[in-house]
Amino acid sequence: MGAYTSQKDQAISNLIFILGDQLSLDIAALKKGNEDEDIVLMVEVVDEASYVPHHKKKIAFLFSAMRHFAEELRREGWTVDYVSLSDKNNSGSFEGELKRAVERHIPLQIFVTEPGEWRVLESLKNFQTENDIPLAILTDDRFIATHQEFREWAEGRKQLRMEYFYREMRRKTGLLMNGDQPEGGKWNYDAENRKPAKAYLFMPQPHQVKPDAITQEVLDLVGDKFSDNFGDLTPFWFAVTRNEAEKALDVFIRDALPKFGDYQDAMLKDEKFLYHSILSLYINCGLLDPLSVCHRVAQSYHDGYAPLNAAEGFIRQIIGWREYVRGIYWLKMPDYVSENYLGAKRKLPSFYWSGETDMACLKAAISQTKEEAYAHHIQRLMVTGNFALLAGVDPHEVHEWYLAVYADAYEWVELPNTLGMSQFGDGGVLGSKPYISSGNYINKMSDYCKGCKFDVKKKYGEGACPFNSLYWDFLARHADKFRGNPRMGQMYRLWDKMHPEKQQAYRDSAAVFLASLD
Ligand code: FAD
Ligand code: DLZ
Ligand code: SF4
Repeated sequence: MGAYTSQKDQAISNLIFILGDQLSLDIAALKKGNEDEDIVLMVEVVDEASYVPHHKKKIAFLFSAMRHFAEELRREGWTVDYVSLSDKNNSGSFEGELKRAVERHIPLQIFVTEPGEWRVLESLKNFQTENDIPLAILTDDRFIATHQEFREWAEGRKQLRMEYFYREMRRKTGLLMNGDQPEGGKWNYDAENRKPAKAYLFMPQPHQVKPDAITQEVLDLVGDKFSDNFGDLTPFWFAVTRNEAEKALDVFIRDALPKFGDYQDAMLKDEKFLYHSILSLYINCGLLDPLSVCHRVAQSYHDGYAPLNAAEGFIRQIIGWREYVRGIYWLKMPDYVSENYLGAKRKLPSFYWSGETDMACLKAAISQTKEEAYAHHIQRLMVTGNFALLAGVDPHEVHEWYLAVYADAYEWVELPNTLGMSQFGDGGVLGSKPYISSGNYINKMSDYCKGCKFDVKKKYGEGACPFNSLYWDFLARHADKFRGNPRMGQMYRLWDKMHPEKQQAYRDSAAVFLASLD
């Protein structure tokens, strides 16, 4: 620090530190700066690339998007100090790179937009206390609700429920509102969004981009340094610039949005994307602005192109769920990450990494995750998530898997979705009941069961779909926790009416299957 203290009288510029998921020209820290004087710092560091074993495509996507963003900033007139992973002096951490940058530039102060993850916020606070250069952490105004607003909304409520928070966000943004009334008279059209898909429907494809020289260089780097990580590196087709991400939004609105609502819960073996947007990776890293995306979707409805159930369903995912899970994350961290309400202890089965299982639904969801670093919501929730919950897998292991394997995964959004929504590890803070199902639901919403070694109609015993026995075994195992839940009463009434021999057959079948996992 001596060097800094002795030279700071001469300093004229500020350092603007931009993290890998803050790739927006409107990011708060940039708005504090001035391109004629200030210096933007961006760093590729091994700490971020390895705090979980990220999918190769996720690392390549982020590094390439960061490098393209640095170019965009330079074109806008900014001076960018970009430290690449292969820089021989790279310290490997945000704190280390901040210190080195301070020595290089002797700035007056540092501006950074608040990070999305608790872990990174702690390290920035640590930097603040250990260094005498001022570091200002600014509110991330890409989100609609501030932490304070969410806290005030949550305070004093016995139960937090997304639906009520979502209505506040509709009022705040004015999206799909007629004065203070929701467009069409209803807030939520979810009941119309549960059609199973048919393979002969016209299937839109997401916008795909050919890797340019920058992306190719990153692909070589990732192929070299992260060759043992999970997932296929190529073919790589993600957009890595704002322009291309905007094109991906255009293509979604044109081809998929009109049916987004109808087929939101559907799954097909040979269709990885269906009518989903594949925009979460762009929104989460800053290439697309969430509110602008919602305005585009609302406009498509107002133009008479997309039906209301599609536009409302999509907007609810972003200003409802996305904002709500972020609110829960910052309300409940740091303890949230270690919650385990159901005391689940099983290790994550190794097929989550290999895809090698006879269960066709899991094989499909995991194989496409390996190929694309993407699976849609119902695959995450009702296939891989449902299985892990029913099988009693440690929610922390499940959390680390989801954080690693999806290109859109950052802890603030992934953890509440996994630990809260999917694994009920928070005991019902995020949702009122666990998302569990037997094979019947998967069979209704997908074509997976047709090609499966297991028989979805068979309830227990050899060759029966494992979801069937695991489902009843889960309910029986956790009766003390769920019997009194009004939304689960019907299932317990069915269980109670079941002949004890049948109950035992379910439980034996589940035990045999679970032992085979070990
Ligand atoms: P679409 O189906 O097209 O939805 C539109 C947009 O809505 C998405 O792009 C996304 O921005 C937003 N959205 C939808 N559902 C959610 C949700 N539940 N929470 C937050 N935003 C939502 N989403 C992530 O962005 N990152 C994650 O790490 C992540 N982990 C998840 C883990 C589990 C266990 C589950 C059940 C869900 C997770 N989700 C996560 C939410 C959701 O599955 C993804 O946002 C969605 O599948 C992304 O694909 P898409 O862009 O095609 O979404
Ligand atoms: C996910 C990720 C990866 C793989 N690498 C980097 C990196 O090298 N540099 C960087 O600034 N950000 C990276 N990120 C995203 C960060 O992990 C993310 O900004 C923090 O988790 C805060 O949300
Ligand atoms: Fe999955 Fe069971 Fe259907 Fe096989 S039969 S695909 S395991 S739900």
